[in-house]
Amino acid sequence: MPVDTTNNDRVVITHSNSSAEVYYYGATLTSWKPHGQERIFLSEKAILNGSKAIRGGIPLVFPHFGTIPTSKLPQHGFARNSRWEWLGVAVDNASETTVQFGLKPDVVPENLRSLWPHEFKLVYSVTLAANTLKTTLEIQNTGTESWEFTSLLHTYFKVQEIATVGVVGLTGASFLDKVAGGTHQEDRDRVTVASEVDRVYQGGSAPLTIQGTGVGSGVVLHKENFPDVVVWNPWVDKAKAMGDFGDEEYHHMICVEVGSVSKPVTLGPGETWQGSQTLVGV
Ligand code: TA6
Repeated sequence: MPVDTTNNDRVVITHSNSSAEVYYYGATLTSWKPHGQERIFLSEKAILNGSKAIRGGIPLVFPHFGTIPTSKLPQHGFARNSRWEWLGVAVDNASETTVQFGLKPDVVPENLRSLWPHEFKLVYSVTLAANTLKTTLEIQNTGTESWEFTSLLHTYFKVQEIATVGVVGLTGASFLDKVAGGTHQEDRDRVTVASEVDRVYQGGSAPLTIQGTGVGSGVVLHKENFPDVVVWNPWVDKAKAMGDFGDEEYHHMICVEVGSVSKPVTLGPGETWQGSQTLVGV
C-alpha cells in the first residue's frame, strides 16, 4: 500500500523501497528513509500527542519565523501547532507518490487563531520518489485585505556525529549571527559546527550539500522561492534547556532550514505564493 492512513495521527508513504511519515499535527514530516536509511532527526523526547510542536522532522513555520514585535503569536507561528486536514493522494504512479495536507483558519486552535485574524489557505504537498523527497508549501490569501508573512521549512537532518558534518553552498552569503550578534559574510566553503550555531543566511539559489551525515555522501538540498537558509545546532547548554530534546542529541542533528524570513512577503487578496525544497539522498 503506497499510502497508509490507518493510523489516526499520521500518514505513512512508501514508494519503491523508500518511505516517509507525516503527522497530521503540524503536517510535520518525521521520517524520510530513501532506500531504507533514515535521514531525518526526530528527538527521542519529541512529544507526538499534539500538545506541543514536534521536536524534529520538518516543522512548518507560518505566519512568522521566530517572534516579532507586531504579533503575540508564539515563536514560529501556529502552523506547527495545528492539526492539518488530510487532502488525500494527489499523484501515485511509477515515478512518485504525492500526498497533500491543508490548513485553514477554522482548524487552527482558537487561542492562536485570534492572534492572527487573517483569511488564508495553506496546502502542503509531500512527494516521495526513489531517493528524493520534495516538500512544497503553497500559501494563499483568501481574504479581502493584504497581509504579510514569513515562512520556513524547519528541517532537522539526522547525522551520526556533528563534528564530521559540513554544509556546502553558503560561500559568500551574508548572514545574521543570532548567537554572537551582527551581520557577517561566510568565507568558508564548508560550514562546520563546533559550538552553538544559529544563523540566518541570506540570498543564493544554488543547491546545498549536507556532507558527512554518516549515511552515503549526505543530502543535496535544492530550494525554490525560499531565499534564506537558517543553520541551527543548540549545542550543550541549549540542548539541556529543552525539555523535549535529549542532553546529548545535539551530536546527532543539524537544522538546515530553507525559508523566506529576512524580508516578509506581502500577499494581496486572492494571491498565492509557493516555495519548495527537494532533498536528494546521495
Ligand atoms: O530556526 C532556528 C530557531 O529559530 C532557533 O533560534 C531555535 O531556537 C530553534 O529555531 C528552535 O525553536 P523552537 O521554538 O522549536 O524551540
